[in-house]
Amino acid sequence: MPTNKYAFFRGEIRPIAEAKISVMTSAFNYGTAVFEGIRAFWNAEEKELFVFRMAEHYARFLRSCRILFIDLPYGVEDLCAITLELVRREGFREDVYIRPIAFKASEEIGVRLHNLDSDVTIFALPFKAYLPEGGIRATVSSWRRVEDNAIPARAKITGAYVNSALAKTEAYLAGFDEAIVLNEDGQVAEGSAENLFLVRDGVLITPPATANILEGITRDTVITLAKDLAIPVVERPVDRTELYVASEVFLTGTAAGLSPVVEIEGRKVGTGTPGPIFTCLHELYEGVVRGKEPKYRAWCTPVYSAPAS
Ligand code: PY5
Repeated sequence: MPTNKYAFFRGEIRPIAEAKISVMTSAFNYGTAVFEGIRAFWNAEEKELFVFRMAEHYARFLRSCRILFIDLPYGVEDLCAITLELVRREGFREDVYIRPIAFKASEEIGVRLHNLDSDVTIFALPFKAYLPEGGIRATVSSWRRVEDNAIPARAKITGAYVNSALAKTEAYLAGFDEAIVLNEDGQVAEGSAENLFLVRDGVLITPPATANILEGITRDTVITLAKDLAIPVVERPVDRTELYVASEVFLTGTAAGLSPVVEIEGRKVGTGTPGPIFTCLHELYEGVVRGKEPKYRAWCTPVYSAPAS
């Protein structure tokens, strides 16, 4: 059972039991909501919880809102302040996952985006690993990624996650840990809830923003870290069979972190163990998110103490 006590709901931080919506809510009927996944990481030495790239997450949240005509009376700074207050009230001293959702709140029949009330809720709960650690086995899904002209993948739309859920459960039922989803062009888009990177000839490659992917913040973090480490990075379309010949493949996401893929459809990736570029980026990432790397400290917002000026 989750141990979180509060949610931001209808403009206030309230007991979680009061944060309830009606079955008639438009977003519940039609999937007309957008969400974020944000993490906060506990640093035991500093006894501090750091929210990772919170402003970037809320900027994407508001971009998703824009696509669905969801008007909120809050900007990025307001949402960050509400989130810090919520997490502070919970008093967490462990890794945390924060889930904001903006939704079409009107209770009426009628599928549309216009002339409906919007609302926003935020809750946070303790969080551990999303994918098995040490290396995952993946399969290429028979489901295709949602198209930009059907349901835009760059907006984190709740209804679009039916696509992710179909792919994930198909993979699970076939005995795999995760699905790799191709787009309608037959090229690699991403995992069910993660972006994808591969390594060929020492070059880090990831599908471009136009491949029907979510423009992931962990993806951006990995690209930044790789460039700073002088690892060449290329954003370009990726063929399915490149997955079979890559020396390394890994997935990135807020929930998943950096997760190595060691087997794809019965073929070992490289040697079948996490590769050197993954390992190097992963070690750095784990320090960065906990505020242990001064160079990237600006990405980490402390929850309990005021940020150093
Ligand atoms: N692609 C999809 C389809 C995603 O859902 C996610 C994040 C990503 C990529 C990675 O994006 P980011 O690095 O910005 O997190 N998925 C959510 C997450 O919190 C939902 C997981 C249940 O990781």
